[in-house]
Amino acid sequence: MTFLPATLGLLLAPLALCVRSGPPNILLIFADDLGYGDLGCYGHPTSLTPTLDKLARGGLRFTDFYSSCPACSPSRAALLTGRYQMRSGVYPSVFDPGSIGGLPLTEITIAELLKTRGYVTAMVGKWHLGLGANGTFLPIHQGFDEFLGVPYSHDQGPCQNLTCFPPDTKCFGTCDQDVVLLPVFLNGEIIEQPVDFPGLVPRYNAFSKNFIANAVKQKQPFFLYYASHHTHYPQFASKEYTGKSLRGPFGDALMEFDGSIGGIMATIQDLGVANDTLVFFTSDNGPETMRKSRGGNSGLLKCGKATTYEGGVREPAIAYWPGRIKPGLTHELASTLDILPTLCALAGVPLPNVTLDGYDMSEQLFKGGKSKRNTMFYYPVSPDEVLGAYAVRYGKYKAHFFTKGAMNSEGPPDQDCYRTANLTAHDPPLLYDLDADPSENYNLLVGSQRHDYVHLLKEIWLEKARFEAQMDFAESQYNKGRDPKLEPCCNSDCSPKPSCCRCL
Ligand code: CSN
Ligand code: MG
Repeated sequence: MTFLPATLGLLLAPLALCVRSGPPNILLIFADDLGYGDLGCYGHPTSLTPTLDKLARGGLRFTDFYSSCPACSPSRAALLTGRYQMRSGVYPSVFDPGSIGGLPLTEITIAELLKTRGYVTAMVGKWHLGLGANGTFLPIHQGFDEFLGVPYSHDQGPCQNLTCFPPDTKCFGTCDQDVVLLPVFLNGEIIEQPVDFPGLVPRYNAFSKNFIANAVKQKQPFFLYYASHHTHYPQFASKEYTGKSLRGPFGDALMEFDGSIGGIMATIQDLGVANDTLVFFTSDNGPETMRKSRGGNSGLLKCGKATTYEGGVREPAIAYWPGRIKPGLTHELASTLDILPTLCALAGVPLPNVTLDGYDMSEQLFKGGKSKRNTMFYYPVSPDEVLGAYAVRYGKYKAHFFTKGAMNSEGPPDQDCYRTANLTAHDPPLLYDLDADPSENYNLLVGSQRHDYVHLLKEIWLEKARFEAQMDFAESQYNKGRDPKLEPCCNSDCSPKPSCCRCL
């Protein structure tokens, strides 16, 4: 009869495993205006990013990872919904402090999906998906239990002489005038206006650690979405990091961001949940090279923010999960659009009953397999239903049907990046082999070799037509306009606005 307990044990072993391994914790980190060439692990010679470099060494580093848009609000909408920004109406441009619209509440976010599986959820940092009347569009109404952060870009308010250390010194950079000072929100309330820039990231660190510790104590899986204001203009840092990098204010900001992630990783480690936590890092769009040497760097990619060249949308990306993700490098195609389906698969959440634009990356992450994604459609900041995608990635190839420069990308000598490079249609498209020519320098459709690509071009046309036929544009949320009365103010009845919106 000795075999009985053994059999029982064998039968129960998988059960025990199942009970122990619930859905993983998820730490999703989103940088702001960080370029392909800005991290140490992506080849920047002087950036100091020890934490991200370590995550890259111990995790999977992507070479071909794309954001859905070369600007902020649209790319954030796509990240959180797994849908192109046109479907949710988060276009053109980015939300203002007084914007009437926002990410529609009918959209289903990652946070809402994970909540159905018992996750506790929090967002820290830059939201930029609208406020609306009475904070209708804030994260707490989009699936996040808690929110600490600034609800839009930190140059969208009079930030001059607030961004450097020590306080009240004269510092570099000008920001938007005639709007309210930048607020810090805790859930639905303003707790500080103006934001104390040098104190902001330390505040985020404390909040993040507290949130994670509480979740672990309550034995609930957590989802923390950390959307940093770093490394967007104007760059700032706390006392601890000011003047510490080799790269000036941008380097200090990046270093503080890296240190902040390091602190959160240490918390995860100390609480013993590192093996149960997936960390995913990427950025919303490419660098704002108009800031020249004070801004980010797209490395060997062409142009940057607000363009559909590679520098606008191809981003550093790292997936880290000790014991589950084998350290390495992947050249497979992937996108911010793929994060929602992947997290749903991991958490055992059925996909929402809406049109999604992403693919589950599980094979790629956990089995070293192929990506289900073979295409990427590049839409500009101001997409147009008639023009459609400006460019299409198809395997290793990229075809540009329209190109356009942008103010945000002025800086490098390449004149294609500048505003003066007006919208130009290309028929036939400009065709590049991005494996051989990641900088988009050498159009394949020149000379006699152009005849070799007839079949490929036909396939790309077909993919483009098929994709655009099912791409429905929702009503633009941005075009609902703005109302200064909607700008967040800590003294609701004060006057004169906006200058009276100041609380200590
Ligand atoms: S963004 O940067 O929010 O990171 O895309 O801070 O497009 O008008 C973009 N814009 C302010 C910004 C304005 C920003 C715009
Ligand atoms: Mg941005």
